[in-house]
Amino acid sequence: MADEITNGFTVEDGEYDASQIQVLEGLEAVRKRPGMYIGSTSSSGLHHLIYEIVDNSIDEALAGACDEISVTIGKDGTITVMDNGRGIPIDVQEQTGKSALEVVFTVLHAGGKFGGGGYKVSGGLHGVGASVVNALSEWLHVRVHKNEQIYEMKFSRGDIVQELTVVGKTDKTGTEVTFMPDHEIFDDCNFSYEIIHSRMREQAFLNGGLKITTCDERAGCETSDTMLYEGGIRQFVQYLNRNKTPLHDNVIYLADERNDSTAEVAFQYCGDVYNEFLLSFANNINTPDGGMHETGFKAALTRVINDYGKKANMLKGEDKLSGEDCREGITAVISVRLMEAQFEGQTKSKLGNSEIRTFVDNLLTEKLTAFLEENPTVARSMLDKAITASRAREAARKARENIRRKNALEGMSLPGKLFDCNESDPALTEIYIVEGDSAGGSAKGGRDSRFQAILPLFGKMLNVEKARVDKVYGNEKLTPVITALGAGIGEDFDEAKLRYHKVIIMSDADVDGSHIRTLLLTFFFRFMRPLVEGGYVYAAQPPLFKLTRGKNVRYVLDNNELDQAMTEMRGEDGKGKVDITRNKGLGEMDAHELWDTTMNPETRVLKQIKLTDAIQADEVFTVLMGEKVEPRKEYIEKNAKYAVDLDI
Ligand code: TSJ
Repeated sequence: MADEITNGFTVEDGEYDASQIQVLEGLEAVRKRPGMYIGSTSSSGLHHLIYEIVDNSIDEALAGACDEISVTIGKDGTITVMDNGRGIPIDVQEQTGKSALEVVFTVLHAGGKFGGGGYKVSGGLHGVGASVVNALSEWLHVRVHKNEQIYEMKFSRGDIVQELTVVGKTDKTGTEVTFMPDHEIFDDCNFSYEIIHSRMREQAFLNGGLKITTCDERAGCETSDTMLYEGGIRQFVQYLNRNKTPLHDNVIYLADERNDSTAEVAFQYCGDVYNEFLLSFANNINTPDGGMHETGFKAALTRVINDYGKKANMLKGEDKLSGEDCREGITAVISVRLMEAQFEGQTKSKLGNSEIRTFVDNLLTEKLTAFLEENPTVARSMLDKAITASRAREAARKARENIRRKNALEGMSLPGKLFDCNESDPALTEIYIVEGDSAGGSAKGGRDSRFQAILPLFGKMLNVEKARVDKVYGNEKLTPVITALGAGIGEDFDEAKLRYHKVIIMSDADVDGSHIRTLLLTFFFRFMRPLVEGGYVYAAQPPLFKLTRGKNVRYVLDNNELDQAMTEMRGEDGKGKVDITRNKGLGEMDAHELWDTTMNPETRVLKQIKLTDAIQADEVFTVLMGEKVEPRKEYIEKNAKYAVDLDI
């Protein structure tokens, strides 16, 4: 008789025992629906494989049993992760008749279920375990140094190829895993050293004292980096502020532990910065949507600063600094560790454990209060900064009120320069923000006015990176953008009021065009973040070249396509004479050309602006738009080829 197994397998009685069925079911399921386990089969899923393996070594470090980890991209494109921990246990367990090592690699969710020292994680894609990596690898080899022996076991697509074997002697302990990702599963098996390196740097900061080495052995890309930060998240903040001007010399660091949890915060204010930069982690996992640890931090910071201001007579009676005032110019890293972390929200990137809020709140209330008492100079500069921020915000509020009143009087007037479209459903409409008069003219002539609006901009944009909020409200260059989009800015921003669901920046493919685009993106990033996060922002891609052969005209987007297009146009004899002209600017195209190449949804290429990595975006903006000149020069020299193709 055959037993029905949930996912459609039938198994003859007695042929398999229960654990074998579980293995089959488990790893088969992973190969069938890899996205369920690692998020996607694109680059992000591919790199997720590494983090799954490395997490095990970091758990070993957290247990105090390991202080070195290395991650190597091999010549053949494989990944090797190595640590100097105790080595995965190889003795046979009684219940299963298998080694712990075999269970780790063949049973789904085995990670964290045996041994101790690790922090259990629930929800999200984190900690799905080494068996998932095994199932999604063409092959995977593991070597354990333990008991003076080297043990080895080999797998292919999750199946055992070589049982646990002693292959040599050793005087060390540790674990080494090498895997080749499965080309049948992943769209592209090319690992990015940059992605691995920056992730491992983050982990090295979060686990102070742990030495992490990354290495690329692929031909032509040979490189390696060793990261060891005794200062932990303190050094993380220093690193994040390296291109900024700190308000006080030392990073403020506070830490505590309670029951089974630990909390650490490190922060430093910068005088030349007007936004806040908060990075938070739970069990070494980034929580970009914040959660209870961030809520506790923000609430306590505001309260402690206000209390100090009152005591020091820097704030009069009714004066109160808002949370935003107290965080202007701050760079902060919050890191908590807890048992049974709950990750919430659609992307599982928000910490839900409410006991952590009071824990972090208490930590700041006690220790920051004491710190401010003991360091009055630092305390005063912090208070001064927050008070200035508060005054600017008050000025901004008045400016905003003025705009509102004016709008009410004039009946919610749209900017005079806006050429609006007829359609009123935002989901169907787009707005082109265009630089300059002539380009605006062609765009107006070329557009499909049923659903495309045009907003021409004139003259130099305000660089919001160097300005406070009060300068932004009422700025004559920005106001038309704000009113045309209709959704407000800053705290007021309301996605639901957005008048167009595609906001397309159309600027020339030269340095000036790129500058305008960067200024607008900086503004959106700092003052309309949900607009960027919601994927509403695009960059139009006007063609760089125009090819003509007799009456035939063809536009080419960039250098990469040029040769191919030339060959095709010359025709079969290869003799046709083709003229190439380089497009000098949007203004040089007539309305028809602009429609055909850049605005017609059927033929145009739009680049959606994505917010990939908060650290990287903050870096790009502070470096490109901030005060310090040296890092900007360095950045542009180093990234010359990206400077015209900025993609945050
Ligand atoms: F899981 C894995 F295979 F992906 C993996 C695990 C990969 C790598 C690169 C390292 C590890 C790993 C596991 N490093 N260190 C450990 N440690 C243990 O598994 C271990 C060792 C001893 C004891 C003990 O109680 O004696 C407990 C544990 C969990």
